[in-house]
Amino acid sequence: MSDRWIEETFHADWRVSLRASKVLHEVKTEHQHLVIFDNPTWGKVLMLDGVTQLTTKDEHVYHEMMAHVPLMALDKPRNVLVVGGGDGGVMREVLKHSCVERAVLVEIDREVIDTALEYYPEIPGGAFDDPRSQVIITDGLKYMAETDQRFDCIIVDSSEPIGPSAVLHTKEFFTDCRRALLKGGILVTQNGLAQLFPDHLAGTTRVFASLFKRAAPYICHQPCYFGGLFALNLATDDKMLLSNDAKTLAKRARKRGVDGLKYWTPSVHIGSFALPAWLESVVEAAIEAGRAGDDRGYAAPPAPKPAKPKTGPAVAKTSAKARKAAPAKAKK
Ligand code: SPD
Repeated sequence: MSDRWIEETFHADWRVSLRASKVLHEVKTEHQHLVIFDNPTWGKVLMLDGVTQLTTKDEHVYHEMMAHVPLMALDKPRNVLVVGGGDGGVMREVLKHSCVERAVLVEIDREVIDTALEYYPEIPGGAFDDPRSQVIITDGLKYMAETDQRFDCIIVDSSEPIGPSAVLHTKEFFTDCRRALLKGGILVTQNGLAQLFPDHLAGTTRVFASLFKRAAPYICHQPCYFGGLFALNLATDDKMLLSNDAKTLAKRARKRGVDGLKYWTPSVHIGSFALPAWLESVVEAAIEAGRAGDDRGYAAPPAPKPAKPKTGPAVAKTSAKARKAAPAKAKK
């Protein structure tokens, strides 16, 4: 058993370390520090810039809730955009919906895709080979500013509002997302640990409430996001999309061939919008402020320096291995 412990360095006042029984890959990509390692309890773990992004033990929670809550809320989503999410987990869930005709993934860091395919191919599954999928390697902010494509659903599977992902939590970016939505479409973003970072949730909610008729944060619990309830946030101009009953949601799942899920159910879907009192207050105040014109997004405090490994192999300066690996399919 290796003695190397890899620390999450995102939180200013507390840190969580995971044992790396084996470091599978570690590299400073063009955009971020990326490490993939085995942990006897969590399975394979991906950390980017010192923040746990997924473990094979519990990734289904986040990926199912990011994909199925917006998609099941829509009557017949055909065109879906995923911004970020290079590990392929959200794409895997999106493509379970037989009504989806096209799923575009825009990822800034090709190495996240290449290393997913090499080290944990079970997470993307066949998503990148699905004829409905398209991968575009570019900056999500730039893509959203320039695209003339329109989508029924946009899912922002970013990392935290630090480093390359910070721009994916701004009003500028969400405004461009709104422009790229078809009428009555849905925008969903990850919104961090609700109890520890209520300002993050409040900032996004203010922006959503200033841009859309409905801002609706919802919650899930993914244990590897250490710190309690994890918030996702949904915005739409069609207020009715959130009043589907369990029967309708179950019927949609059956009709689209979505089965074998481990977290999402019609009841979990509906219940995920029920917020504890303290969180409801944060959200209500943010919605009121957003409606009144306070559209301040979240400004993260200066990021701590990325973790330096205490032991173990030095971080490679370049990632020759990933570049040699078969490149991710990038269709135009
Ligand atoms: N606190 C970590 C939040 C990470 C959100 N993105 C996860 C990427 C998994 N597809």
